[in-house]
Formats: sequence, C-alpha cells, structure tokens
Amino acid sequence: MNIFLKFSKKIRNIFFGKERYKGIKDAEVLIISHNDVDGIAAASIIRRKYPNSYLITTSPRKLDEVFKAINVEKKKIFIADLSPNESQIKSLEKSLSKLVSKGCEITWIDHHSWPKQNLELISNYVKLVISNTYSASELVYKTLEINDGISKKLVDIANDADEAKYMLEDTININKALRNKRRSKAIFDILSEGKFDDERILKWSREAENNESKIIEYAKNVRYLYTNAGRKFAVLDMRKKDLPGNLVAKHAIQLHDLDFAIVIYSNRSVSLYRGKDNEIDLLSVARIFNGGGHPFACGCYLRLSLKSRFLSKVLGKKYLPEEIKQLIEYAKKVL
Ligand SMILES: [Mn+2]
Repeated sequence: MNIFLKFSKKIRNIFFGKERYKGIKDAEVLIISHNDVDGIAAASIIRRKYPNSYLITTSPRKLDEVFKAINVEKKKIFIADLSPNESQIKSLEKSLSKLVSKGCEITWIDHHSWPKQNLELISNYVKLVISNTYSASELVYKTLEINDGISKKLVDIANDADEAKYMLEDTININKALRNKRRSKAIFDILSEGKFDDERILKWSREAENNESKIIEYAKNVRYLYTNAGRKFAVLDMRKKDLPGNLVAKHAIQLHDLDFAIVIYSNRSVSLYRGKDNEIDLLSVARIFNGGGHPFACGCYLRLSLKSRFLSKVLGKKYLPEEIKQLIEYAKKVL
C-alpha cells in the first residue's frame, strides 16, 4: 500500500510538474524569481525588456527542485532575488551545467550576500550580478539598462518592501495580494504592464485582510491543553476550515503562549509546530507516526488501519481516526 502510494504520488508529481510549466517551451526568456514583492517586481522589469518571458516563482528552499524540474534548451534564463542554500549547491551546479550544455545563457541577479565559494562555483556557469542594493529589482533595472517610468516605479515599490518600510500604498497592497501564491503569475502580468491601480490587486489585498481577521478570530478561541510535563499545547482541527493551518498555529501559539500546536489537516495528515520552547523536539513524535521535517516543524502522513480507512471513507471529516488520537496522547506523554 505504502509503496503504491509513494509511486502514485511520484506519477502525480510528474504530471503536475508538466502542467505547471505549460507554455515554457514557447517563451524566449525564462525567469526564475523569488515569490515575494521584490522578486515579482524584478521579474516584471525583466519582462518589460523581454515581453515573451515565462515566469517561475519559488523560494530559496525550493530552488533546487525547480532546477531539477525544468527541461529547456537554447533559452535566455534570468534568476532574480534568490540565493542558493549551502546544501543545494552541488546539485544546483549539476543543473546549471546541464542547462549551459543545452545552449542556455543564464544571468543570475541577486542582492543577498553570497558565501565566496558559492560565488566562484556558480560563476563558472552563469553571468553573476551580485551587489548589496536595497532590492534585486534595483539591480535588475541597472543591469538591463532599462529606462522607463514603469520599471522605475517597480524599483521604488521593491525598495520599499525590502527595506521593510511599507510607505507606499502599492507595496502594501501587492504584498497582501501575494500572500496567496497562486496569484503570483497574474500579479506579474499586471505589474509588467504597469497597471498599478488594477482593481484585482485591491480585491486580493482585501481578501487577504479578511482572511487574516478570520485566522486571528479562530486562533483566539482555541482551547488549550497540557502535557504530562506541564507544557501548554492546542489541537487545531482544520479539516472543516478553509484556513491556512500553519498561520492559525502561529497565531494560536502567540495568543495563548503555547509550547506547541498540533494541526490536523486531514484524516491522515497531521503537523506539529513549535512555540516559544526551543528545547522541544517535535520530530521525536512525528517520526513515530510516519513523519519527518524539523524539530520545530514537522508533518506526519499517518498509516491508517483498515477500520480507520473504512470509517474515514464513510464518515469523512466527521470521523477522527484512532491514529490521530494516539498521536495526541503520545505527544501528551512524551513532550
Ligand atoms: Mn529581495
């Protein structure tokens, strides 16, 4: 069963990956950029110079995954507002060298500080432009020597975001709209056309605000419990709520001063998040229940008994599997 599940997940990922990068082959330029305000602004500036651009947004943590998943040749590639993690560097080197051998011309523009050895290694394959400007957008603007008002405004917005000033109305709205990462591409389209007062950004920004008050309201009313050792925790059943469990956990932890939170995402998927207690090792619990991750945040994909699977099928979210109760009891005992 387990092997079958892993296998079907792999197949799904393969198709999902293909679907996700649909249209990539037709683009002249590929942009890989950070999924925050600066990253999207930088990508938008690049698109103003190269209109036929395809965007992939990601976070530094997933950079390596993206490079493994893309399969293109003879493309101009820009990477912006991303710096590689130490642990990815070898694998990244492989991906970059493969792209170069397939005729891709890569420019990497970033404003984070890079370890010297990474600079040397990566510069063997790409044109590296690293400088400690306020934003990556500013550096992209200078590097591409693009002199238009819209790009200049995008730089102002990106600087405002990365300096954490948030003085501009545009920065505030774009930042909120980007909380839903599924909007990234649409926001990229809007910004690269310079439609700063597009009503969709305002709408999404308001949506994010409403969502936030819902999250806080829910987190406020959470009931908390204590472990045998006296640690304070809460169990957050998100199965019937359309709210991001990790954010609910974050707020519940802050509001109630919790040591940790257990979040039930589905009948077989449970995560644990650490609060103020730095000593606590949540991974020791997760590992017992087919889980992994970090000591401070981890997730379990529970192995359900035949009975639990049957009842989950019949009763759905109304049914709390025995295995989840066992996990909670175990956490209560050992943490
Ligand atoms: Mn940045």
